[in-house]
Amino acid sequence: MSFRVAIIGAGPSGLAQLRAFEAAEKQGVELPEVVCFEKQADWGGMWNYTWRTGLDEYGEPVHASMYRYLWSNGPKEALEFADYSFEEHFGRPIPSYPPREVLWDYIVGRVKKGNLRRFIRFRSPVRDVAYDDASGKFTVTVRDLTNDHVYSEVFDYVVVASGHFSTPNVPDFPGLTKFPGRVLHAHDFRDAAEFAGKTVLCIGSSYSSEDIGTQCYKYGAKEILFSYRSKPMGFAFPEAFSEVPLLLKVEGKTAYFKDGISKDVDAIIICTGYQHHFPFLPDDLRLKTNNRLWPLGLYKGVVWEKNPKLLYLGMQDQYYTFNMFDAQAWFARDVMLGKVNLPSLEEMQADSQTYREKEESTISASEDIDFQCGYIRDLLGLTDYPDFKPEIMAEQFKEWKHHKEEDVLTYRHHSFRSAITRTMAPPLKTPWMQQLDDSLDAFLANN
Ligand code: FAD
Ligand code: NA7
Repeated sequence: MSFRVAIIGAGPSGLAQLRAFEAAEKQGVELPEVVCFEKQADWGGMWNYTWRTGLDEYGEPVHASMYRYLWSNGPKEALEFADYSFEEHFGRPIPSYPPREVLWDYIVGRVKKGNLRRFIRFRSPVRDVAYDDASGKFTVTVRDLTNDHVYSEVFDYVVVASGHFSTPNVPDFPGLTKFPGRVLHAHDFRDAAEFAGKTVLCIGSSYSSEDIGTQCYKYGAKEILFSYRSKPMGFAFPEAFSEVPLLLKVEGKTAYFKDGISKDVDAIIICTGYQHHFPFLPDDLRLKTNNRLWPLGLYKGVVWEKNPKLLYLGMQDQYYTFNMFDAQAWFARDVMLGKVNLPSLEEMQADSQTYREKEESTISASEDIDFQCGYIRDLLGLTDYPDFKPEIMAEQFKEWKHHKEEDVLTYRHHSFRSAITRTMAPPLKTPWMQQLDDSLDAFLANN
């Protein structure tokens, strides 16, 4: 087949794209020439941990936002690949909430099996993507970090799988410049043990805030304050935790909040989310959105409506992750292979608008989960990715939410049944708060 595909990123989304092509090849489909450009030295995207923050050894922004001791913040059964179960990978059932390294091992196990590494050029950040109307092709410019060389190649399709939880959104607050303790964004957070004995203020009321706050507590922080802008998380936190309104200013060590409360704090961790940031894309190809379940401009959440040779994976806010990326990648593959007849621009935009209106009409987390489930169900009807029963996972997400509301320090003790193998996960052997070694070896030995 005489066309070329560039995939930007070898995280779960980019690897899903490689796996989708591999599945087609096994069915006898002749593949295009596929090149996956990855700026890190290894695959797995966000799940590939590094101690580095800021810039890496080549002066490139560090992609990783994950930190030591990070455990899955949702049940693994809800992210399981339809075509590669946890049981197949580990050879036995494991608990529902594994630490990061275990999930990294699972993600890369699938692509190792298919020998997909040969498609990837590591240490190769994409610098620029330009589309030429006359030829109908993209020129992709890449920096080869190892050889300190910049080069360009021409492609027929580009798949953007570069993630969107890497470029921090960092608001300012009066007084931070003179605050005597550590101030950092969640993106630069690495080791909770650093905050032992301290009173830590986490700004934000979503996943990062809750998880970083509880990690700090687990590794010895004295007290955790969560400062919310819109609404508190409302979970049943232990006594050492409190939720306070938005930070107004800091004077010395004293933090002042919107309702007149003030409190002395030792460290401030700004957990205010991330920006969709694509410095390699020009305006007319660039997705501009905040973190939400239905960004506009992408037909079926994947195809850049204004130029369907450009595809995006994993750009939505996420309940579902790995298996949703797979369903998207299978759809993207079929678009590229010409198996999908895309409707007109107006029809694609109308379809997206219908999704957007549905997204805007949801009023609870439960409805948001059902919304994303419905989207995946739609995608599954358009591809031959195995039906992984997203409806079962939707119910698991709702239970997970409920468990967190009950107790944010013990929700990881619950077990779920795999929708893929129907096996029930064993419980964690010791409480999560007591499992301080988050390595793969320790997890498998202790559980
Ligand atoms: P990423 O994993 O971010 O991968 C993108 C890849 O693109 C990276 O390898 C990056 O190096 C590469 N890249 C970026 N720019 C370029 C470029 N210009 N050129 C070449 N390569 C480039 N999800 C869960 O399911 N469960 C969890 O418990 C969970 N916890 C999370 C905790 C944190 C702190 C964060 C930040 C995210 C968490 N997530 C979790 C969500 C997580 O982002 C997804 O699971 C998943 O990693 C997204 O995959 P992706 O491939 O779309 O993006
Ligand atoms: P999210 O889920 O996008 O949440 C961002 C949070 O930050 C949210 O509570 C926002 O409040 C808050 N925010 C954003 N801007 C501000 C300002 N200016 N001031 C105060 N608060 C603000 O990002 P997360 O990092 O928590 O999670 C992203 C991923 O990382 C996720 O997949 C996790 O698994 C890990 P709002 O509610 O909008 O008022």
